[in-house]
Amino acid sequence: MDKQHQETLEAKAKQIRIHILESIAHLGVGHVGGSLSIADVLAVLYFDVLNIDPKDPKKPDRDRFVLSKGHGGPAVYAALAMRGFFPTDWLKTLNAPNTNLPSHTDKNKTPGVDMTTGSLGQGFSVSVGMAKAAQLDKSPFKIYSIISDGESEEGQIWEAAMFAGNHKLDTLIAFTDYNKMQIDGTVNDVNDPAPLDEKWRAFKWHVQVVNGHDIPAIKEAIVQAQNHKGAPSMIILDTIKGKGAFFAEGQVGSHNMPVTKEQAEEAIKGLK
Ligand SMILES: Cc1ncc(C[n+]2csc(CCOP(=O)(O)OP(=O)(O)O)c2C)c(N)n1
Ligand SMILES: [Mg+2]
Repeated sequence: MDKQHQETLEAKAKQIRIHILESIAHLGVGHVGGSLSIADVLAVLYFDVLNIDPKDPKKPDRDRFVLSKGHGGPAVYAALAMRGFFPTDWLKTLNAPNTNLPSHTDKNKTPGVDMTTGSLGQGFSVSVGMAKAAQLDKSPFKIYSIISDGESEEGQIWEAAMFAGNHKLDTLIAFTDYNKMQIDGTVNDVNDPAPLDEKWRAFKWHVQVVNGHDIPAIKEAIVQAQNHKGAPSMIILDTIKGKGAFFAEGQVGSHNMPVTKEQAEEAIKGLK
């Protein structure tokens, strides 16, 4: 990736973080930690990888994107607004009554959202179903799906993983936001899913582990995944919960936390 493109994508990730902080501060509370940890992968997906069209959000051959960890909605809304799927003003309505942007992603409410998620494990199963349908139909698009480390404790993840590996669903490219934390503890305290890479390999997946805040590394891993035939791909993103915001970074308590406008402003000033 050339320097200029890298800087463009890094600026997009920063803008996604700004929108996350502003929209959550406007509401006063929200899923800060797990939204900030996926800002970089979303910048790569939405501004480099996904074949999607804001003028035709349901075009049949679009790439599919499923945020299986549906509580990261604020991060996806930021990316969708920046791509022109809806006015940026909507971000101020995050989780307000009658909003089109509920805290968890909802395909019936938000243009550009392909699946309703929030019940952990389900979005990933649907991603696998989409990939099976695409295989049967010989569809040209790919299916991208983000799960979390807390979500990796769900039994449903592993049934879907086994099916995808056995059926060689190589148009499915999944990510794990491995920020090592869930709602009220670290993942290794609650129910340690490690070693994640070995588990996914055992389920017949092509597995890569990358720094989830290194934009060129994320892009390179996606290209490798796109070119790998005969197995679905898992890209394990080594991330930091709350990445970028001084009051949330590395904090277990950042899963769903109160945020004041002053905190958000100060954090935005500190973003790189
Ligand atoms: C099936 C199901 N069980 C429980 C929950 C409640 N829940 C919401 S988020 C979460 C885990 C949070 O861990 P993780 O997704 O790693 O959080 P993040 O690091 O993204 O903030 C749980 C158990 C849920 N949404 N769905
Ligand atoms: Mg987590």
